[in-house]
Amino acid sequence: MSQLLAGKTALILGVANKWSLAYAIAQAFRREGAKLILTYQGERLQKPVEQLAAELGAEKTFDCDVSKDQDLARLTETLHGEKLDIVVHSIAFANREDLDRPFVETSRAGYLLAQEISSFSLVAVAKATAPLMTEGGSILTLSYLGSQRVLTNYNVMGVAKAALEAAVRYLASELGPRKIRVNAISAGPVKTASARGIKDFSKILEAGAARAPFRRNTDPAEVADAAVLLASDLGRGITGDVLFVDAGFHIMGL
Ligand code: NAD
Ligand code: IMJ
Repeated sequence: MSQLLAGKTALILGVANKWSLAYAIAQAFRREGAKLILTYQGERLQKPVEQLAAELGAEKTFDCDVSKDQDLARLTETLHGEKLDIVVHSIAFANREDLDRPFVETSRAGYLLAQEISSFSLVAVAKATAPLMTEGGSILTLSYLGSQRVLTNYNVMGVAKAALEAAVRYLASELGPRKIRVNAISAGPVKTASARGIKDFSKILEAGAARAPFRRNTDPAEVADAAVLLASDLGRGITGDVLFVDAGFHIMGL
């Protein structure tokens, strides 16, 4: 079959290492013929991400910390004159303590930080990149079931993902007339840097594998292939949606 993303340029935010969901997505996009532009969070990640970018044959990498207005402005500047087709937002952060202690104890600062990095940043990135999507495009973000159900310890991140999914709908509504689609993929648990060290994470993986229709956990390559669908013209009828790629876990009751 011909390549699904031939002739398209994809900006991917959120590669930190080879376990990152954004890295699996970058690999799948490359396989499908997309031109890749990667951003990383701060100088600390410059060398490792440049290394991964070279392996992927990416065109460009640059620093973009979404908590910094000047970095967001640089998104538009750096990509000026480039026709952009796809943006992948694969970024989340909350203070460690807010994932460990009871949700009711969340501080104002911790709540706002989780919202800023994990939800508002999608709006900011959409604002900065939509003008470059001159022939329409597809914006994707990553969510988690904890936005819709209570999952132990997800806490302030669950509230941030609920806001993220609502932002997907408002952005889809406003950008639809410009032929820009906006969707989220709700991925099942995957052992990335953002999941390592989470209390009882291996128990969560075990419980998921025991109950999910597929009787196993989610493979990052499955998330990446769903991202290809939503980013490609095959996804042209889909916007404002949350697509679950979680081995079917979310449909189960008792
Ligand atoms: P990861 O740690 O590899 O990726 C998180 C990324 O966020 C990192 O690249 C990090 O540099 C970036 N980031 C954090 N703060 C930032 C900032 N201020 N500016 C720019 N970048 C910043 O982990 P991951 O699991 O690949 O997470 C990617 C996305 O997938 C997140 O939105 C996460 O919530 C979501 N997700 C993960 C899982 C899972 O089980 N791993 C499941 C569902 C959804
Ligand atoms: C995160 C916390 C609690 C339970 C969790 C997770 N489960 C899963 C995750 C069950 C799958 C991973 N996930 C979906 C995330 O969105 C993670 C976000 C995250 C992780 C960390 C760890 C390190 C840190 N801050 C973080 N902020 C956000 O300091």
